[in-house]
Amino acid sequence: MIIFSNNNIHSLFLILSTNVKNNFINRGLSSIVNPLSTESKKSLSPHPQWVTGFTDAEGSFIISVYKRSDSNNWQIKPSFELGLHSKDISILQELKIYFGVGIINTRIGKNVTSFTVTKISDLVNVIIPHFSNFPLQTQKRVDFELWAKIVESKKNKEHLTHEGLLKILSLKSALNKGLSKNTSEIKNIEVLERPLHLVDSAEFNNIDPNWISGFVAGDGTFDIKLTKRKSRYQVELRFRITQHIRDAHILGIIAEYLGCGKVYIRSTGLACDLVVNNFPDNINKIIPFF
Ligand SMILES: [Ca+2]
Repeated sequence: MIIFSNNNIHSLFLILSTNVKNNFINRGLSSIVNPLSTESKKSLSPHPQWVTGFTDAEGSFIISVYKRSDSNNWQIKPSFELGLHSKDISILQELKIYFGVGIINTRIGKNVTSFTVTKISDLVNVIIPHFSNFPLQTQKRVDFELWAKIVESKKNKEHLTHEGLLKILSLKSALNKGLSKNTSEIKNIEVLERPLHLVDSAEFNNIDPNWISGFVAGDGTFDIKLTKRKSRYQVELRFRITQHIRDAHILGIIAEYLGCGKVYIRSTGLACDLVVNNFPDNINKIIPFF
């Protein structure tokens, strides 16, 4: 444990509080040409792997199923969504520019701002190609794959036949939280077990630092534990990423890549944390990386 004077504490806070932002600007943004854009962009754009890493942390692949009040037909509404605290709206604006589609909405009364893509042609021509070219690394990849099949079915208007609707609902049963209550009146839906994304170790060995950077921008936390000792403070720096237990493996890969930290399984067995609380590791490895 290292003891710091009051002035040094202030500079450390400054470094850490601007960390996620720096992360986006220094490493996440590069002058590469956006592969999804038809015109080459000279402006700074997030690295595609950063976009995938950030989505692994914060993105959702959603399928809403509902019956329209004016007809008996079931509607399928797929969407891709990233919701953040409103103070991080600039990240969503960059992502909107990156993809060149979607809308940004702030929910009145809530500090949540979302970037949402719902247009089928945008999902088919922009969102699906991005995540096919720069695949998700967490178990969210399973959600993306099921979701993409449903988007294709909707594009082909399969949901208009009873058979097609059953196929879509069957895929949805394995997605995120599964089937919603409002479809319980539809009989004979084949409920699928959620498949596991099998980790390809070769792929993990080549993990892109831009992916890690994007993932940490979404799900990483940097905090400082201060204990007052007379006129001085004792400081503990901590870098942490928390995930569902099914993604413990990726945390191990990140620890290996960064060359520090340990993965702990929580006592509930449902979640796990990658923690770096060793001071030299934070100073020599974590802060320089981000
Ligand atoms: Ca997350």
